[in-house]
Amino acid sequence: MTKRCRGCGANLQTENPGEYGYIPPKRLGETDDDDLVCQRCFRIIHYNKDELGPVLATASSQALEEGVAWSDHVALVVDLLDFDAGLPSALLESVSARPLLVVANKQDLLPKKTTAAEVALWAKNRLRQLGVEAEVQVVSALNGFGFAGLAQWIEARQPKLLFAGVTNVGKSHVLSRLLGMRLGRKQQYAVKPTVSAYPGTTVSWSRWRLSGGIELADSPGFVPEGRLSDMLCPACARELIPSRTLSSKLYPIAPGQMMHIPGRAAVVCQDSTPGALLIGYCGSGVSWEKSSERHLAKWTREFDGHCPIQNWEEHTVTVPRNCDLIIHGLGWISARKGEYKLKGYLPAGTKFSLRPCLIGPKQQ
Ligand SMILES: Nc1nc2c(ncn2[C@@H]2O[C@H](COP(=O)(O)OP(=O)(O)OP(=O)(O)O)[C@@H](O)[C@H]2O)c(=O)[nH]1
Ligand SMILES: [Mg+2]
Ligand SMILES: [Zn+2]
Ligand SMILES: [Zn+2]
Repeated sequence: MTKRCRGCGANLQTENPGEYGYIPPKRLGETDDDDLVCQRCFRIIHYNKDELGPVLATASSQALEEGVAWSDHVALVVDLLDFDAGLPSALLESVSARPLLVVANKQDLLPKKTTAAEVALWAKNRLRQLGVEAEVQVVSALNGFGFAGLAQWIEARQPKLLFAGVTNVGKSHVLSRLLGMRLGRKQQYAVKPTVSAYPGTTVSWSRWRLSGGIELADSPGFVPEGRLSDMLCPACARELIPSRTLSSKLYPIAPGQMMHIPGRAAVVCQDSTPGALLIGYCGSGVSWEKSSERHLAKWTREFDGHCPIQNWEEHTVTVPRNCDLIIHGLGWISARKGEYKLKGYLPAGTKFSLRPCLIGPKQQ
């Protein structure tokens, strides 16, 4: 049987260091099968460097299909900070054959005053709006929040559970923390799934046996369309992805004024309820800024930073009071105390949508 890397699931090989799964021949003989990791995983873990880049969409779709066929339940991991981008219809279709648990991850990034019960309810409603009926567990793989509940859910079902989801939502991190809890297994696994800030880390699906009939499997991320962070180089993408804190900026934006993240997105106010406000949310590597419509070109087409965007698209959108305009792979803008009619400028192909606000007042 082919041996697999415990970190990323790639089939191990000793011929080509430029391909996934390469392992120096002498390592293959001297390590227990459960502890084998490929050279790429080794370098991601120890030097935070991914020399081979993300898994291809075709390979990840195929591995997902195989994983779903093996499983009897699916845990769909979604990043709470990029929720809608985590639910592409093709992915939902692939996992729909199995009972679904939605694991809403990265709870640690939300403001403390936003309670988990509130978030779980919000997530359930949002899923229903998107046509998904599922149980929801709100968790943080970073600090362990919600894992007692998640472990209980697993122990009650003794499932063959596949962790699925789009790239970089924290599937491997969630699984790694669960493996640390052991769930009845006597000995901990020494090597855990590889976690990294780069999307496309996990290459194939791989299984982990725990006690009773429980088996957990990691899978490569589904590559979604329309996520702004995927259009940039890894360094620029990392600036957009919230990792330690979520940045929020509140501005009273009036007609003729705009809010923007330099070189990435801008919204110009066309009309608004007097006294209304906009709050922009994003990762802390970038920030929403206020400016005048006069400077639109400077902050979009003429931006001279790294990874300038060549093709921009213009959209008109009305954001009702207490709703969020979400820009996939970037963040969102929330309208407070009134409604906003906005002109949005986004890199061509970036998806956006409206939803009831995640943080703050829950009724319109
Ligand atoms: N703040 C925070 N970051 C997290 C959490 N879970 C995962 N991350 C970070 O998110 C990034 C992606 O985590 P992974 O576990 O590698 O994500 P994945 O879904 O397995 O990604 P692929 O294998 O690329 O599809 C890493 O930088 C993690 O440290 C969390 O609960 N909170
Ligand atoms: Mg992974
Ligand atoms: Zn590996
Ligand atoms: Zn760049």
